Amino acid sequence: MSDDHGTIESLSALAHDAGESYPPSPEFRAQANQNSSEIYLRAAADPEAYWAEQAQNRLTWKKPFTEVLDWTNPPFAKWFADGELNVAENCLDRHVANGHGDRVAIHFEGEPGDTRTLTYAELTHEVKRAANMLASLGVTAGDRVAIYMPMIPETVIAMLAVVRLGAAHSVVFGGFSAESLRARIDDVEAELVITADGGYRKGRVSPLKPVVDQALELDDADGKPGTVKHVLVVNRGGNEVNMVDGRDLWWHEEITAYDGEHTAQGFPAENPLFILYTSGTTGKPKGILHTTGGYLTQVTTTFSDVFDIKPESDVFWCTADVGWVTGHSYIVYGPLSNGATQVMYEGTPDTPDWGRWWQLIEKYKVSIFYTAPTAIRSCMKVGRQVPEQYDLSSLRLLGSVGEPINPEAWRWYRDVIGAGKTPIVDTWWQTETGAMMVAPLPGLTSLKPGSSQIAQPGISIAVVDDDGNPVENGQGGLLVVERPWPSMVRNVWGDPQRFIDTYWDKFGDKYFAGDGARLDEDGDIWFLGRVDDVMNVSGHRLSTTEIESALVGHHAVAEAAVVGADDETTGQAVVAFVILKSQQHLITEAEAEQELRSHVASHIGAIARPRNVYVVNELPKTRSGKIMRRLLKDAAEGRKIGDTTTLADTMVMQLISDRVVAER
Ligand code: 6R9
Repeated sequence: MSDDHGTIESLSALAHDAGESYPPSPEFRAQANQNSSEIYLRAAADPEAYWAEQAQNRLTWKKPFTEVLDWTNPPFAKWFADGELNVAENCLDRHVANGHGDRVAIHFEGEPGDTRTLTYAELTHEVKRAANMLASLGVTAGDRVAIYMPMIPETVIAMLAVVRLGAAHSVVFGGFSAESLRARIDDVEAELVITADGGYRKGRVSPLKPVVDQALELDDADGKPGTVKHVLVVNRGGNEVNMVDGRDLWWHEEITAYDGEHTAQGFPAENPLFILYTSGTTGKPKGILHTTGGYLTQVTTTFSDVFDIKPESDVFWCTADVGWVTGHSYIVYGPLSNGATQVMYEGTPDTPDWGRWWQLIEKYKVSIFYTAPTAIRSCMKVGRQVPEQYDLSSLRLLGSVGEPINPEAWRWYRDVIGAGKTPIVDTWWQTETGAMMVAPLPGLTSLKPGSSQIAQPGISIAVVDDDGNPVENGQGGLLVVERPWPSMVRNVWGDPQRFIDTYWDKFGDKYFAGDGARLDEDGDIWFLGRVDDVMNVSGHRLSTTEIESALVGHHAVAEAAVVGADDETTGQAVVAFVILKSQQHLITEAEAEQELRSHVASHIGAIARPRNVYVVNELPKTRSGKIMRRLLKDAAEGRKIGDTTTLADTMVMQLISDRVVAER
């Protein structure tokens, strides 16, 4: 980093009210799973001992481990390597054995309103049957199985049946195209694909099996023959599908041949658990490899401590799709390993109307709710009168993940959804980190809107300059993880060199996360967005996130995305794209644009004043809800728009670039 720390510092200080902080209430603190800050000190004094203790106390091992961390061949870490466990047994059988078989594991709600309840005993039974079915289809330890499914219980059953056999799954989000699916199937060399005919989305059936067919019909890449021998199809959407003789099988027909007797075998802790491809970046997606023992340890620990889960009384709901890492860690493995009860919802928040989520919270008495800032901002845009029609009094804790949450959205979330009193845990982590890394502990941390604040116990985080030297409080830099952690990415599937180049080349033995962050005067961590989203305007480093936050802080703005566009005089210039709240039709777009330029200038400083503000109707987002600033940058710089295939709605960019051209 150059000499521009002062700019980040002063901008950040202005972008939020440094004094605003929400300590845990005495009642919350008294009942919290973690309510003594001594845990941080103990974990910092000996992180390996801390994680070994979590692994021992929270998991059931078939063969106890004697080794904790093996870092003799960095960056390839091994955790608990001589131990053996079965992940499915940890998520299922042991809860039944402990007398919790009758506890609800999943309250499933389909988009059309159909429901299904699965207790731990029932889920265990279904997973055992499915494991027997998969075994007879030839799945054995070390194999990879591709899963391309809607959000239904069979998706969880399929994942757990695969890992019960010691095989690894590669879940591909149901919104991905045939080409993306095929590339992922080929990369993991899957012999079995588990899918459904279709699933419900926005009031209609969205086909899946036909996409699998298309994927398998595509030409073999590089003359390598396709690997798929069977496609197992769950009956969900009722849409017409073509079954290929000898290859395709209906799940509901096959499963009848199998009973629920299946003994879980132990597998080494470094056995692959899953491969998940990272989304939204340029180039070939990376297959992020996770293994079992360390991953399950950190996911189980963070789920319990950050969400303060009481498995006997809480009802948890994470709105992510199982196709993303958030779904893997905090729908499947974290909740089930802890024996928690959760809601699983198939559809979108606006079907049949924007009340759906709040109606489900009321219906199932959800107590802990985990969603993304982009969803919160969409709900803000629709207005508080919608959630206000529902009884949300069961909620006692809220979580956020996926991108920095701007203070405006944080306050709205707490006030409107959390009745002005629930703690909000803003959890920073990545597909690569496997589990939460930076997040408040709700019984201990005085919360600051917009900040993820503090590393989890046993996790060493630093903010460093370009040379890897830690920055002082009050300064910005790059986020690194200083020591190996249990749920860390083990490799990029089939490409160890890429693993090294992407994450370890920059700082040697420190993991480079690709995120910018700033430490405030208390040493709390504020994420500033991806480092590739950091702009340099007249030699000053500006964060897209901070300017977006300022824009969203304006009463007329619902959503904003900011990019740095090439500029002849200043190097880069700030270009903003904003969606106005629905009631704003009274002012003209030109008025709004003028007003917002001044608003940013007065809130952050003249240096941050956007060169252009474009009022648009939609922003380009990936299917996981991340704004694709790369495409906005193309539009802002008058270039041909780049690859839009990972966009949820590919028309959006056409409208935006027309809008920009019209003003040139
Ligand atoms: C879990 C997940 C990872 C990237 C990460 C960062 C951003 C996620 C965040 C956050 C600020 C948070 N990110 N959570 N930024 N505050 N609480 O989202 O994984 O899809 O791999 O994305 O998302 O930029 O580097 P993934």
